[in-house]
Amino acid sequence: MTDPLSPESRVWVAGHNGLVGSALLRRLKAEGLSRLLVASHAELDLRNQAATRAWVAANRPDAVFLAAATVGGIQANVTRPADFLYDNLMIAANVLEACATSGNAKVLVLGSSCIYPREAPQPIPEEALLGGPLEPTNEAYAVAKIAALKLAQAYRKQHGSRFISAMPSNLYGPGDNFDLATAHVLPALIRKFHEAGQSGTVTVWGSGRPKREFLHVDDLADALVFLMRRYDDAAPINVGTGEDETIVELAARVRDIVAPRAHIVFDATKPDGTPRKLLDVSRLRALGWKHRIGLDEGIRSTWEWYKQTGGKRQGASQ
Ligand code: GFB
Repeated sequence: MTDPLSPESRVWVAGHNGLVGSALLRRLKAEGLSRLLVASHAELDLRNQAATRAWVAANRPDAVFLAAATVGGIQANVTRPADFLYDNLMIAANVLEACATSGNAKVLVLGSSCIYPREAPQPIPEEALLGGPLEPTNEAYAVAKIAALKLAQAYRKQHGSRFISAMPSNLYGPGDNFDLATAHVLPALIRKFHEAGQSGTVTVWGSGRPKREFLHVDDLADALVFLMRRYDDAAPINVGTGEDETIVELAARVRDIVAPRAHIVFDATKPDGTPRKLLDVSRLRALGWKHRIGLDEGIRSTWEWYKQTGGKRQGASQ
């Protein structure tokens, strides 16, 4: 098999301004790849089929990382289910159809650990997909991501397309979204403790009992490059650390790093979401990949990025 990430490869990072896409760009540039293709949201709306087809036909990528998505934390998912379902369905359908009908790109589709049933066995093996009802707070997003991975499998089966899909656990890192209304828990807590300072109080949503697994986005980018080169199978593959902790433990961890004397209170009117979604990462481990960045180290560097940028990244969030 030829290397889809050779120095001559034209590599499209769809969603290059987002958390995952910007980490991928950093990683691919460090790899020495120079023929990187990007299009901002203003230049190309991936929800537009004709525009997406035309862009792919004109740019002819050899490898595609499909990291473009409408994403957000639990509150954004609850309040904007139509956006999360429609945008993500359209993005996946348009990019995969365009790549299947124009050229022979290898495409890596990004999903999420929330595609698995709410009551899935823990840790969650890839085979748990579609074994039961989804978690209601992120059902719309999950349905779109399940459709995307099924579409990748369908193109593979019907047309021999080299489409693969990876399911990461909760991500965080430099380039994260720190807007408290739409952020995921980790950047939200970093910001809240940063603003609370030494004597302030931080409000943590929900009961604090749910458990989450956190993967640094630079580790994810490393795993995605690994999979683009080494993985060519219809089955989705989980990407995580294999370790999780409660939101209570996470809040204490962020407090100890950012504002050790701050107080924590819980707001039980906010949703907990799924009780647990620890990924079974044995398939990826067996291929030879393991994460490198510890959670404390990752929180420190993400906090640094927040202090330097005020949480504002260049470009659009899609
Ligand atoms: O990260 P998060 O928003 O999303 O919330 P999910 C994780 C847990 O942290 C929930 C709690 O139990 C929240 O109630 N939490 C505590 C907070 N304090 C806060 C806070 O200040 N902000 C936020 N956001 N949460 C998302 C899905 O679920 O995970 C997406 O909705 C996606 O679709 C993503 O799959 C990875 O982990 O619950």
